[in-house]
Amino acid sequence: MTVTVAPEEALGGRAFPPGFVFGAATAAYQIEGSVDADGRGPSIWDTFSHTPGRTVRGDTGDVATDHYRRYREDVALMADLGLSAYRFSVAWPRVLPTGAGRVEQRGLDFYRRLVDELLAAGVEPWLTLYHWDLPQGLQDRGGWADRDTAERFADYAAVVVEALGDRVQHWSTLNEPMCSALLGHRSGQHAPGLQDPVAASRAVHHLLLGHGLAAGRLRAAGVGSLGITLNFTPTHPATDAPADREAARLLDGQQNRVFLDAVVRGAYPEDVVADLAAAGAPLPVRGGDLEVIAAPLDWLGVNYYFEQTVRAGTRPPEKGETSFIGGEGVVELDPEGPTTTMGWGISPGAFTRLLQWLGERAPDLPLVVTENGSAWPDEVDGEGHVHDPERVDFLVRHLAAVVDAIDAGVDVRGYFAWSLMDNFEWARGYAQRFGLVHVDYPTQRRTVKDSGHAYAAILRQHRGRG
Ligand code: IFM
Repeated sequence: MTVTVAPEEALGGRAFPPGFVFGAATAAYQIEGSVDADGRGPSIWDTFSHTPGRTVRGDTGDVATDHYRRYREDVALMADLGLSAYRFSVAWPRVLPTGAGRVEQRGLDFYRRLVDELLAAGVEPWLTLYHWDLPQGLQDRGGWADRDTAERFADYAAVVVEALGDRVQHWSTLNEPMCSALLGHRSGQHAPGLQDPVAASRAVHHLLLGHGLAAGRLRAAGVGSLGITLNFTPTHPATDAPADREAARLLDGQQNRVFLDAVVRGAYPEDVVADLAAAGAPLPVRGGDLEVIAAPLDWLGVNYYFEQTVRAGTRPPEKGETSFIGGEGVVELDPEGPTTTMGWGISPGAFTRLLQWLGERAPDLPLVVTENGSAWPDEVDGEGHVHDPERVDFLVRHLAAVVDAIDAGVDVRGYFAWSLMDNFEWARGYAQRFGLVHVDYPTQRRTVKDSGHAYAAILRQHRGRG
């Protein structure tokens, strides 16, 4: 059962540190729509979502929340909520329609207008270069399984920073490379929809190499606030039996440690290297790559949603294809207790522990929570309100979890709620609503949910203290 807590009660007298950044996040393909506007080229998500059977109800990002045309209204909403920052992504195929070569000025102009609108509204832009929408032209040449895509990503980064580097201070290279690599190439739940362990392993390394190469270009352009956003899923064995512990180790390696260790330590975890090699899908590392990947960062973006428990065994058909290389004998258990409409459990305590673990594993690297949120079956009532007590509860308890980590000495500098508004939840389509702001898709009317009001109240309280 969900216990609804008043925000001021849950956080009580406990405060976030001065200067703590409070924002909300989105991603280009999930909100922009206007997929043919101003010379944008197709991305792998256009192709994937238009392929029958790939997304729930055949939903696509063709219109999404029409943010490309309504961005001014959306920035005004952010200002009304009192957000100090907004995390968004640039669509690579708007800037380079085929992924490389010709630059589309009109695409860059859109982001310039968006950033100017944000700055005028007092909302700090946090830009992510890649949130999964690889230009289809590059996929046709092998996509992330091909080493050349890493170089093309660095070139794209250089184009964007040249255009926006005078206005945007905070830059992130990749969002959740784990999902791009493993959901995209191993389970096939995401674009490009492959089920190929070798391609998945190559994508892991080439995404990270692309990150490192792009980081070099961003630094050369003078970027002083640079990070990468990784998603973490704390993973536990169902029992102490060696086979279950081994199952948890394997998933934890590919889900959490392989990306983190490469970026912060310049080394892949030995057990993961061995797992991938044993599965016939070795990481295609060349001399010097790990030094590039471990380029110094100013912060680590942390996306957290849920924790998971696993056991060894035969995967029941309803679990679908594994997302992990060599993960055929690992079964993710259904969560105990209440779940969101995504079927995800709710564990704020695991969030605090994750932040503490990251603080130990990546000491000296400030953390920024770049995504955290929950999906619920929201509806606008007869009086035009959206009551979402479960999301208010989730938000407040997860903010309290961040305060707990800070109190325990972890250097957390910001929190971005996922998401500013309801949007295209990838293969799950529009049925999943993560927003602080409700979107009525037929009319595109935006309605701030109770959770949006609660977040605004917390932000006001924080500013009042600041
Ligand atoms: O919607 C996604 C987002 O694009 C990446 N992180 C997880 C969110 C919820 O599934």
